[in-house]
Amino acid sequence: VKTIRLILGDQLNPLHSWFQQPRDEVVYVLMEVRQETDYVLHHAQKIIAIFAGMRDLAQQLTQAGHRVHYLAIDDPDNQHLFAANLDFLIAHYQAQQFEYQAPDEWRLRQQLHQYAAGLSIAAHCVDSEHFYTTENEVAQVFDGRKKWLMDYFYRQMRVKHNVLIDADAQPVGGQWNFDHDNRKAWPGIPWEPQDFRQRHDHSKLWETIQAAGIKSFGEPHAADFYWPLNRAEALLQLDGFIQHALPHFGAFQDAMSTKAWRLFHSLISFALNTKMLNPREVVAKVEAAYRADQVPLTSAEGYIRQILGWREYVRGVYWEFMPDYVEHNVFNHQLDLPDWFWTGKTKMRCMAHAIGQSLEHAHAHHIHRLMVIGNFSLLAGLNPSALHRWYLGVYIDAFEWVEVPNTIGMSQYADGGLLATKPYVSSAAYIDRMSDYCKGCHYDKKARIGEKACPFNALYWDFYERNRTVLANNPRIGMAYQQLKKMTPESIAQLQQQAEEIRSGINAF
Ligand code: FAD
Ligand code: DLZ
Ligand code: SF4
Repeated sequence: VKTIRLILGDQLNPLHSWFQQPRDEVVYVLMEVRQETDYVLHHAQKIIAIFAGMRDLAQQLTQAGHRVHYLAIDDPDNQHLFAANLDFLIAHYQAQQFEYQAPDEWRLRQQLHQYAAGLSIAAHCVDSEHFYTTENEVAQVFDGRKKWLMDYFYRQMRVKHNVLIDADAQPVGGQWNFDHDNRKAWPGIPWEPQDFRQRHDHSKLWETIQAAGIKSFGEPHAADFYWPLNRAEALLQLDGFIQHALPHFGAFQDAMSTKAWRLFHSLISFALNTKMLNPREVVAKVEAAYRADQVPLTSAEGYIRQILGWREYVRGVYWEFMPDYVEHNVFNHQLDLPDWFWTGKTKMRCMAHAIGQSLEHAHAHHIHRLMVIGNFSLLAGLNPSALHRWYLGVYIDAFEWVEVPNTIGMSQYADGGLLATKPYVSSAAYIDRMSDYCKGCHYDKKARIGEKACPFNALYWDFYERNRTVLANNPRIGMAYQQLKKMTPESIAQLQQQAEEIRSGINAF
């Protein structure tokens, strides 16, 4: 039966069972469409990387003998909507069947389900063959539980998939989690390893994207582009990471520095989320490196937890609670994003670095996203939905299923604490402990009041004071409220006034 099979921009897995052997009656279609480039303002690198990856997969499939119809952004046949393009292709090939891999995003899932249901030909949705878990597996694990603690889920996954488990069915090393051995600040030694990503010149593609009128932000780095094109490149990058950076990943996973933007992180989220790499192979390689004594257990376990634990867990949260999840705003935060989210030009050195590298590289590591940008946003009371759109646009790895739970839930606590046991907020002290940002900052990390006071400090106390009703009964936050109790009403009022001044003049900070 003549069949059209749709491949989306984050379904770039050449090992999918669809491609086992070329079949004359199957036409694979990939489309560069304005409906996808424009639903949020994207970083230039994200658009280039996805188009380049799609083009590369199309080429690989063609070379392997498959039939491919590629609708490029400047193709005159391209109507820039999946539905209109599919109507055209189904008619063009006189297809009797339409198939697609389950989209990972709620919006697209709805759209393609509706489209398929309205067709007069047969339509099927198949698995993308990527994740460890099914979509509702996480919800099943937490069935009947009020709190969705990641660690509980993670242990079950370790056992179920036999990852870092001893012959006696216990976790290797006698512990499930070695986090307390990690979280060190980086003193500059060991050196940050070299970047193993291959370089490409995507200038032509970037010209085409610009000529099409697609709006974007951030540095394109089109002539010296470093995100992987395909699985082969992603594997080289992964192997380089395991050999050179993973041994130090655990110890320094929360560290930040003006001298090294990437430190010992793997930068594989783009390759993973576009499915060039499979999470099982990443986990298996990391476990093998540990078993071969090439990396310490603290690093291997810490890294595997991110992928087998957090990544699968947030996806389960997404599918259980969408579409409402994205609307949560438990603190009723309404402030617009400051202008400097789009330029990095703020006097706060930590924010300037975290946002600056996001604009420069379309990437920032977890602690920049959580404890610098997210922390400030929550303390200042930025609107979570606007912030969600910024995170979804700026990061190379941002797809809603992983970005939304991390932003709305983990970082902004906007869901009222389903995902995080307490808000991830801190004053300057934490940022100073984990980085070299505060030395040399325009602001004084110790001061709470006055023109030179670090904005995080007043905002921190004001946050707890103004959100008493939501937070005061949380046993994990006792300390902050005990300290507030010791302050005089005058000093609290002063902090509140300082916080109000920061909020009302936020563009100048
Ligand atoms: P490494 O530090 O090397 O970690 C390895 C892998 O673990 C990552 O590639 C990723 O696949 C996985 N991982 C680590 N932490 C998480 C997590 N919290 N949730 C899911 N997977 C995780 N990650 C995304 O992939 N896409 C996003 O859109 C995204 N948005 C985020 C937004 C906020 C506010 C926060 C706090 C975190 C977000 N993360 C997101 C998680 C994390 O910051 C990135 O996965 C990580 O920085 C990617 O860089 P890396 O590959 O070098 O990661
Ligand atoms: C993010 C993105 C962009 C910018 N462009 C395209 C595109 O032109 N064609 C496409 O198929 N996919 C694109 N994507 C990815 C999708 O928007 C979407 O985020 C994922 O498919 C959801 O899982
Ligand atoms: Fe950031 Fe405050 Fe430190 Fe400056 S002093 S780098 S604003 S935490």
